[in-house]
Amino acid sequence: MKIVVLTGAGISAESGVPTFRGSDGLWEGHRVEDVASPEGFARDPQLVHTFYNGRRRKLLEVEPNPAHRALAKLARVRGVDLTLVTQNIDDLHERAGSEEVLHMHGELLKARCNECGVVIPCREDLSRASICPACKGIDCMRPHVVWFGEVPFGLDEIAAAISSSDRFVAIGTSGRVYPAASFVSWARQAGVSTLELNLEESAASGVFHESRRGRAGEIVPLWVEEVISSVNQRS
Ligand code: BJW
Repeated sequence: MKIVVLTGAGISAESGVPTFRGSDGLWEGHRVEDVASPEGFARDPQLVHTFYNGRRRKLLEVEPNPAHRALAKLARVRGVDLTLVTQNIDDLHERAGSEEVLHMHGELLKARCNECGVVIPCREDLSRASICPACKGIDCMRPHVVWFGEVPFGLDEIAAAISSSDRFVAIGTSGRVYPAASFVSWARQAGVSTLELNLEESAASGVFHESRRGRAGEIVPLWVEEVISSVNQRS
């Protein structure tokens, strides 16, 4: 069975990583356009560095939860071909044991040089004084993440995986950010069965064949067990 899973901030919420869209419209006290756009970075690079430095430090203190672990288990099930796509920039899927994760919005534990394009591991704070280890430029390093107006990573691979899959499952995502919010429509156009797992109704709930409500840490392991028994019954 070919399954494409798309995860969003909701899957990491129970690990203590805040989701994005708070009721106040702010993101950890900031306007999204100030901290997650190339224009915001050009206007005030140090504000953006400080914002991501804080999130990077917090990420190093949290742990994966049962939802991350259940997806890692699913990838190892014989008869399941899983493509795991995440919008999250944390590394909790990897730490739970998932070996292949497509980070369409980049990775917080990587940095990129705006001058030469090199991508490097990054567990330390970045600042305007950071030096590119490849081209030795100064004031050119940025978080390796996809901001508004930038093109997400791996879209061709994702589109191919969705169109050839049997099932598309979105977990803990608000369905408000494109192109990820369109994946369910791409799946439906390809005749793929679609399922949403979310704490609350999302902007895209109406497009899915089925929506289940609950905390990811509870409903994802249940769904994974369901898939395992259905695969076992077939074999
Ligand atoms: C739980 C739970 C629990 C909570 N259990 N569930 C007008 C119309 C259409 C599109 C556009 C438009 N104007 C501009 C655009 C495009 C723009 C866009 O979508 N804007 C919208 C705001 C309208 N998109 C872009 O610019 C993208 N690029 C692009 O379009 O390029 C053009 C192009 C595309 C394709 C081909 C060629 C060209 C880039 C988008 C980049 C998004 N970047 C961010 C920041 C990444 C770095 C970082 O993290 O700092 O990505 S923004 C932020 O939102 C982050 C997330 O990955 C993303 C999605 O958020 P997510 O995961 O859905 O989180 P939340 O908080 O919104 O929702 C949490 C959900 O969890 C909720 O539903 C809860 O109920 C649930 N939940 N606890 C289960 N315990």
